[in-house]
Amino acid sequence: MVQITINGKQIEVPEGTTVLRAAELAGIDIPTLCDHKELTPYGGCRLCIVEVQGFRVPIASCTLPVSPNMVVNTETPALKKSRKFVLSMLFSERNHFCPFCQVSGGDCDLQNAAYREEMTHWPMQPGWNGYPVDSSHPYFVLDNNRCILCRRCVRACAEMTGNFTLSVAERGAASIIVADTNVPLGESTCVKCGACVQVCPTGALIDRTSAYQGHETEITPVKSVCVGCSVGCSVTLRVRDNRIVRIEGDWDGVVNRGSLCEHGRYHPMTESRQRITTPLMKKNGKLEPVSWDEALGAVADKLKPLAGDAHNGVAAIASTRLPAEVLASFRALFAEKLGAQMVTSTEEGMTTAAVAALAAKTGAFEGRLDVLKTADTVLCIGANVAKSHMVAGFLIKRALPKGMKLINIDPEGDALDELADVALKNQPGSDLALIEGLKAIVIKENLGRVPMAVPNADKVIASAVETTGLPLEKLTLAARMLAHAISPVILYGKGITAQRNEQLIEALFNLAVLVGAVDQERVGFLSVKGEANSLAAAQFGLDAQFALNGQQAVYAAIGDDYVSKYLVERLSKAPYLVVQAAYESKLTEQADVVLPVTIWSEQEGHYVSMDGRVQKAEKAIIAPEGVRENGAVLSEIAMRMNMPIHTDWNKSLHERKSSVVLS
Ligand SMILES: Nc1nc2c(c(=O)[nH]1)N[C@H]1C(S)=C(S)[C@@H](COP(=O)(O)OP(=O)(O)OC[C@H]3O[C@@H](n4cnc5c(=O)[nH]c(N)nc54)[C@H](O)[C@@H]3O)O[C@H]1N2
Ligand SMILES: Nc1nc2c(c(=O)[nH]1)N[C@H]1C(S)=C(S)[C@@H](COP(=O)(O)OP(=O)(O)OC[C@H]3O[C@@H](n4cnc5c(=O)[nH]c(N)nc54)[C@H](O)[C@@H]3O)O[C@H]1N2
Ligand SMILES: [Mo]
Repeated sequence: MVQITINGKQIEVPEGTTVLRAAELAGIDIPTLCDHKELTPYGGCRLCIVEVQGFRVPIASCTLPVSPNMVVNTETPALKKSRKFVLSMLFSERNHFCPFCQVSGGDCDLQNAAYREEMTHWPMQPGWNGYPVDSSHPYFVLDNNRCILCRRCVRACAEMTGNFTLSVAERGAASIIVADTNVPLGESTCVKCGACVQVCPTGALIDRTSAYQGHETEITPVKSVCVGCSVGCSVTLRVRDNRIVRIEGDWDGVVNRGSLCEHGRYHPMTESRQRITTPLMKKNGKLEPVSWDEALGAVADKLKPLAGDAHNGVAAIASTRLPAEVLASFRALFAEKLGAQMVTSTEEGMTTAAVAALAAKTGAFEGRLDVLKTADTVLCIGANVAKSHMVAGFLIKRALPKGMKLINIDPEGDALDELADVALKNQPGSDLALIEGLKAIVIKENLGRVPMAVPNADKVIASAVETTGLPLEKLTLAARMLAHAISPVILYGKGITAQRNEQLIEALFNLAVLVGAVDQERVGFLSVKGEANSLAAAQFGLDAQFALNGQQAVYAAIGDDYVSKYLVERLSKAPYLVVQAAYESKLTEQADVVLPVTIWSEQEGHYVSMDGRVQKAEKAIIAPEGVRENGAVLSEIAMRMNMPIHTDWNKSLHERKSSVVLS
């Protein structure tokens, strides 16, 4: 710890802390425009200058580390004058005519800084240059006229997203923010995560959907969880007039620290599916609106006589995007009360069943996603993290320029291949041979971290070469890279888990132990799951493969999920189909009864992330009239059958051993 004095206040901060952060910790406000706590200090705007005893001139506090007994002043008359000058320069350079800007009036860091310094006008003649405006992007607009060249967007694109799309072109006053080699943003390599917009301190990058929809003080923030995939990013939903105006990454989110991807930030804002707001029943071959009473009565009458008929009674399938509370009720109603055998989820345990089967024997063996932040080598196998689970992908992509090594194993090859140090396109399904081969090479070359033996290593290696179709040199390169790592991580996905082979996962885990990815201190071994509650569904035992085999009725609790063609096709054979869903789909079209329900933002509930974090999503908006909550609908049906359900979702969650510690 280092002792310093700021404005007469003695404080103690860890070594390496910048003066700016130290002041912040002590509750002392130093204005800044380019600094951001999730980004590398840049020292560009000069607004955060301070006076340090013994220094001849004022110095930027964002890039100055504390040193013992440093004496700092932040509010001297000379500093105030300098800051006003810096701001005057910034205001005069481009178009910062606030009345026309959507962030004016509270959301603009530049304007707020000016008010803080009590600026009433700008003493310099503003420039009237026309800088480029780029409106080619589907989600946001870049107006270089409002840019102060703080480079927060450039750093966010690189350091948060790992995409390196944005940079600065030209020099000095002519500098502008560009995408790639100055191509329109909409045609660039941008992955549309929106991090740049979230960090922009002015109106240079503005969001199409939320521009001019109110200032942050006028829109209520609701801290919640993204239900786009199993990463479980923390989000802030900004709500006004019972409508989500904008979705932002929560800076306090343990994994995402402000990051989100296109699916989390923008897709929910461009929802185009048709909402269902009244129960429907098939009458004379046509779906017709009916009352809740009639619809629920019909469902209860149909299901009740099927109770106790495990095989020919009812089959039930629930979306893994539903809250844990709903999944627990679903299991209680169909598996426990109605005694049905075929009670599962829309993902059918493709991402979780094999993992859960191994966990049942060994207990938790997977770690947290955070481990990627300190990894020096990542082996990614059967997981397309550049497309699915994008924020997990960002954690990898952002570390590659800092020297992280990446080994990507995917038979078809994915977007990570071109970034990987070693890309292995093995024959599909040859993963076990590949993993055994890698292990054998590590053991044979004496590179293992723990004693492990392999009888007949040469034979195993030869078999790996043959089965995978990969040359020995490439396998050796990958094995050595992994074995030489100091903090390796193995990340696997559906390419592995959907093979439903727990031995394959066990072999991969053994490789992790062998190369030191897993030891007493660190668990650098984990799988991406699928949807927001895949892991919860697995914990509730909803992970069997779905098949219809003589059941007289099917209940599909879809919630707000998308429906795969495959499911629609299989359910077309159901003699009687109840669909509990928020949106119209091919599945609701073929239903006998449709029960309209809430979507993610209209209900509260818990989600279990791929790495075991049990998180609560808050209800942000009130559902349209006629729509009921997913859990309430299940309870009501149970009541009407005189089979009331009482569940303790949190207790049920822990009844089965989990692959990762749940907390
Ligand atoms: N943006 C976005 N994100 C999503 C989803 C989405 O629809 N959109 N869906 C979510 C859901 S439901 C899921 S399940 C997850 C899926 O996320 P992932 O687990 O990443 O699964 P996939 O995207 O199917 O990628 C699996 C990869 O495995 C490869 N593969 C196929 N067969 C084999 C094999 O035999 N061996 C090996 N080693 N690899 C193989 C495929 O080529 C593919 O690149 O993503 C979730 N995230
Ligand atoms: N045999 C077998 N069965 C499986 C699986 C498997 O790997 N093999 N995987 C299981 C898993 S993990 C899952 S998730 C399920 C579903 O399996 P998936 O293969 O993920 O389902 P899709 O066919 O992609 O169904 C989703 C539908 O919704 C649409 N859709 C999805 N996301 C969006 C979106 O953001 N916007 C719009 N407009 N449309 C969208 C897609 O166009 C598609 O028609 O199947 C499960 N069943
Ligand atoms: Mo999935």
